[in-house]
Amino acid sequence: MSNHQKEINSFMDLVTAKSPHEPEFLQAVKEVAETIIPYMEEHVKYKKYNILERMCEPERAITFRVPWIDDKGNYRINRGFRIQMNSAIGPYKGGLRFHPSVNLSILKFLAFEQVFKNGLTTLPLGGGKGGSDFDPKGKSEREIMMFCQSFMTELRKHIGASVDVPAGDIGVGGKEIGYLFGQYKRITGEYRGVLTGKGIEYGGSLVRTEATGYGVVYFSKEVLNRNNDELKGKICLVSGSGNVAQYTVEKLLDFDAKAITLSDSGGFIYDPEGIDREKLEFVKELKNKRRGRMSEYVEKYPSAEYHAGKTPWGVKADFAYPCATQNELNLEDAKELVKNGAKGVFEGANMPTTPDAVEYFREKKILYSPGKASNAGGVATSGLEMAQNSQRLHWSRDEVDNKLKQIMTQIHDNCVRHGKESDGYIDYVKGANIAGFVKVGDAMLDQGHV
Ligand code: NDP
Ligand code: 2IT
Repeated sequence: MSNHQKEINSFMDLVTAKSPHEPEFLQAVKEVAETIIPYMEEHVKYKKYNILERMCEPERAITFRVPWIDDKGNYRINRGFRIQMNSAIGPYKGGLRFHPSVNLSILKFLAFEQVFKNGLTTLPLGGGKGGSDFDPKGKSEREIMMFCQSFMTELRKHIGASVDVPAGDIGVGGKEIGYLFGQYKRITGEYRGVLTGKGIEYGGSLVRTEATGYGVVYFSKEVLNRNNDELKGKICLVSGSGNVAQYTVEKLLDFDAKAITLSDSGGFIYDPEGIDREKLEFVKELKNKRRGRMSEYVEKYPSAEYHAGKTPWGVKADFAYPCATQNELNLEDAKELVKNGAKGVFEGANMPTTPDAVEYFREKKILYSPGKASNAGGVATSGLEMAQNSQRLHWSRDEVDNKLKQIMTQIHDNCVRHGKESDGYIDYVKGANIAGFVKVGDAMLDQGHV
């Protein structure tokens, strides 16, 4: 066993001993440790001041009770969280997730990833994440509003425009952000940019809604440019059917690529003719307004197929864009993708690919970008929303979109700088980890042991 491997193992033993029941958090930390521990051998200041271990301990992890009453009059309780992971380069920043699977492990993994991602954006954003095990599925509008109000009644004690600025994630979109913002304003009496992803009429930024999906496609375009390839005419698999998936498909259409799949937790649809703009509008209406299921797609478009309980990775395509959730693409899927000739995998979701599948892509020299790099356009545009709120100004669509493009190019170039292997292959995992680590680590070194 190499010395690096021994060090990685003993580091992971230490982190595991402190958080033994947090598999997703340990998964995210291990992936970072595997690239950062070797890097620290040659950059000893980070090792000397124990930067990596310090980054694994949240500055603060808050859990709280969220009481609400459902439409039948039942007294209900959910658990609320906010993980304030790292504030070295800016106020804590990261989304809120409402999903029944939410627990400390999942939010710590997301907050940990967020620190590196936000470090890549070029903007002054620390890392955080929060949410609740509340399940929005099947809830009435009144129940969702009441839950959001109750959630914010406690959360507002811990956030602020220069303290911690939450946004959306799974189960939290524009509607929920509106309810959360309304309650914050009501309790504090202050009109502040304390959340991002707000409606355009009340301080939201143009392009924030689209930014994560658009950014993923901009990032993949940079990767392909570097490899003398392009999106035009390419067949793409997209998973998920929420915010990130929808705007990934939209931007793929802008670049004349063809998305042929979408999914939700029930299964996936395969539309060999491609998901065109009209079909995409149907999906937006279905998922955002009616809170419907993807199985309804095939009722409307019978030439498509619905595969219940399955993910799309067995379908032949050029590129894959996983945009649903963590660990949705495993080793078996990776082998299937490669066997079918896929050349690139660009993550829209956070940590959608299991570690053995990532390893397989690297072995096969597949173009692969981790979410913390390719999905950073969402939080970057949140950073632009914060800038506009501080200025009390509103930028045009083109201005925001151009800045988003520039940021994705900068993130890409930064990953290339730190991720280039001796044979020319770009290890984007290594590149993203080192670039994010150096940015945050240097700020931590300057600020002392706090
Ligand atoms: P949405 O809630 O808008 O959509 C989530 C989609 O993923 C839905 O189609 C949902 O299906 C599906 N999904 C969720 N959980 C599971 C599961 N356990 N198994 C299978 N499918 C699932 O969320 P977003 O589009 O905002 O988020 C998608 C991913 O992108 C997440 O990993 C998130 O962390 C990440 N992300 C989001 C950003 C943003 O700005 N919103 C920014 C960067 C990353 P169903 O409807 O059945 O639940
Ligand atoms: O995972 C993410 O980067 C997000 N959910 C967006 C966070 C944000 O603050 O915009």
